[in-house]
Amino acid sequence: MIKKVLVANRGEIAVRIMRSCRELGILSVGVYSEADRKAMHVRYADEAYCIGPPPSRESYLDIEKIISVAKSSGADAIHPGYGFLSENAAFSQRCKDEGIIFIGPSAYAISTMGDKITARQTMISAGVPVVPGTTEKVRDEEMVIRIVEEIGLPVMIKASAGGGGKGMRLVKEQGELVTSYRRAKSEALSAFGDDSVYVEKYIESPHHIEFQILADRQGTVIHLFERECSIQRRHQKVIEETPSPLMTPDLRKRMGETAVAAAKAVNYEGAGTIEFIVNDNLEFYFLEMNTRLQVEHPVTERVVGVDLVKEQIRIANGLPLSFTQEELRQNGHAIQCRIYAEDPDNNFIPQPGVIRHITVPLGLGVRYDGYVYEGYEIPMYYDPLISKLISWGKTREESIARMKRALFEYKITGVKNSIKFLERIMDTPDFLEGKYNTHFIEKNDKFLFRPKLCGTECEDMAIITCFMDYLGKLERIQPQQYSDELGSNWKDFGRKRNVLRL
Ligand code: MV4
Repeated sequence: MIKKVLVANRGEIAVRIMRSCRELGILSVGVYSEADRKAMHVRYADEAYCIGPPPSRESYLDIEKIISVAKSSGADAIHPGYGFLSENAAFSQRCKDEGIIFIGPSAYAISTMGDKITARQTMISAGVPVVPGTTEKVRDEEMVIRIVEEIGLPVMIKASAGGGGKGMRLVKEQGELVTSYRRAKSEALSAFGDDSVYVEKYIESPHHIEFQILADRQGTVIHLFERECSIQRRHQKVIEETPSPLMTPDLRKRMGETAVAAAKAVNYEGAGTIEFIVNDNLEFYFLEMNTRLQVEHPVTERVVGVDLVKEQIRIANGLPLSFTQEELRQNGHAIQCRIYAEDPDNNFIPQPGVIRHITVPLGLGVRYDGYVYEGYEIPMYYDPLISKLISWGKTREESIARMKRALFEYKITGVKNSIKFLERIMDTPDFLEGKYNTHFIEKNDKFLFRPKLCGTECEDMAIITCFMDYLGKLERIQPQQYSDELGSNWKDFGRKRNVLRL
């Protein structure tokens, strides 16, 4: 049985994984780069080792260093988290060869799903619907023209080694087809060292809905229902929720069964996610499989009542899943907001820097997965995710109300962040009605990027005005007259903000 886990990651997910280890009585080993000496995962771990300079290539992605720390610390397993080495087939294989348990799928499953052309072929053989398009690598320009004659425009040309939106190209007109094909190939070669591309019919205004699955070594595969992930910006998810407002019981049943079939097709082991694209007619197609624990896993944990990291460790120990499909139910509604250190009003440029003050929201129905503290400096080398805020409610309405309440309580100073942007999403009619697809952010830019000067902005102005008034009063009185009664009256101004509207 696993007694000590090396967590080959940083940030909130490293802390998240170590928390489950602690509950299981398993020791955790942290690894960190020189930029992360003061990071929370280093403090939380039972022991921690520096593995190199700040750039990921020389630290969190350095397989040799991580294997060597695992051996010298006596860790019997490695959890890769998400990103970094989590979907690296060579790393999974290397752990196996070294006699270290990789808490994740086999190299075979990772590489089959990592190569999108092979994944499509495997899914077709398993009877999983894929987007109409090529079943093999596009060999030449003649072939790309022939395929488009068959399936019609518009199409997407995608890199086989890509994924998650990297190496994609939309073609709307015949005239741009060959140039787009050539560019897609050369971009794929420089980005991934592999110029294989495939073609899919373009699905207009799709929903992105994914299914969480768990598979044990005994061959049992179950799904833990869906997550709606259509609210994205440049292929970066912003909000995830479960259940999906689009879902019907019948669609859920069919997609769940399909997700299980997809995982079975690669003899999957561990936690994974099947991504689907769903059109307005509720037709669904396999997009890709993520062979790792995902950023948005907490919404599933909250609604289904399962600790996914504990199940991953159970499975890695060779134990069967601790529940059956029939025992699983969706209970209530959960929403996750990702809070980034970035400036939403300035093209979301990352904002590394020192957290000067932080007030974390808590209370009934709120989960907070974070890792920063006052005085901590968010490094510029990694993903600028500060935290994830998860709300739960009996209904979607209650879950939204809790999220709004939690975002209201959440205060961060020192670095610009996306809290206000998330609050604006929570007030957008399309979101409140649950009527949105992957175009949500562009479609609602008026709500999200051009806030009227009222509400919170006006409150800020009221604070400044009253503070100036207060300073003026201080100047006019004797020091011995200072008293609490002289307190700021900004909230009275805030209540009258309709008067202040510009
Ligand atoms: C598509 C598509 C439309 N048609 N494929 C983006 C991420 C990657 N996993 C695949 N993506 C898409 N593939 C076809 N054939 C539209 C997208 C897409 C998208 C998908 C999910 C969530 C957000 C998205 C935003 C833009 C485009």
